[in-house]
Amino acid sequence: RKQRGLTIWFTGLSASGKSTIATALEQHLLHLGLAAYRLDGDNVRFGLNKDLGFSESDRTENIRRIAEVAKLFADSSTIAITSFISPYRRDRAVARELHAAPVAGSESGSQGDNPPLPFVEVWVDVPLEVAEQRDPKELYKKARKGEIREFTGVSAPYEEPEDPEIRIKSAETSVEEAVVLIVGYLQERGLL
Ligand code: GGZ
Repeated sequence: RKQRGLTIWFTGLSASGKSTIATALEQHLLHLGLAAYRLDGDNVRFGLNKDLGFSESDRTENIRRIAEVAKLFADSSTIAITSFISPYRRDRAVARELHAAPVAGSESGSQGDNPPLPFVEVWVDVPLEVAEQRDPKELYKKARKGEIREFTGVSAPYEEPEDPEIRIKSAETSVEEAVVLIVGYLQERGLL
C-alpha cells in the first residue's frame, strides 16, 4: 500500500500551546520513522508570507497559502503539521475543502486514482484568561494597551471550531497526553 500523507491542522489562540504540542507531535512521528514536517510562523510568516500582516484579508491569504503548501507536503506522503491561529471558520473550511480536491497535475491524478488527502483539525482550546495569564511574549499586555492592533482574542475575533476532529483543553492536558490523544486518533482511523 502506498504511503499516504495527511495534514494535521492546529488552531487556537496565541499562547494556547499549539506550537508546543505540534512540535512534540512532530518529534513523536519522526521517532516512529514517519516523514513529518511542521509549518509555523517561524518558517512561513518570515518567508513565503512575509508580505502579510494581521488584517482579516491578510490572515485569510496567510491561511490559504499555508493550506496549499500543507496539501503539497501531504501529497508527497509527508505528514504536514500546521500551527497557526487560523481564527476564521471560513478560512479553515477552505483549507479542508482544498484537501478534498485532487492536486492539479499530480501523478496519481493522471491515473484517475486520487482520493482526498486526510485533514485533521485539532482545536487547542484554552480560556482566553489562561492564555492572557501565560502571555509568554507579553503580546496580550501590549494588545490591551493598544500597542498591537487587531490582536486575536482582544481586538480581533477567534471563531471557535464547531466540529473539530480533536479538541484538546490545554489548560487541563499535558503536552504528552495531547500527543497520545492525537496519535491514538490517527491510529484508530488507519492514518498512521
Ligand atoms: C494575533 C499576532 C498578532 C496579532 C503578532 N494577532 O504567540 P505568537 O505571536 O508566537 O503567535 C501569534 C502569531 C500569529 O500568527 P498566525 O500566522 O498564526 O496568525 S493567523 O493564523 O491569524 O494568520 C503572535 C503573533 O503572530 N502576532 N501580531 N495582531 N497574533
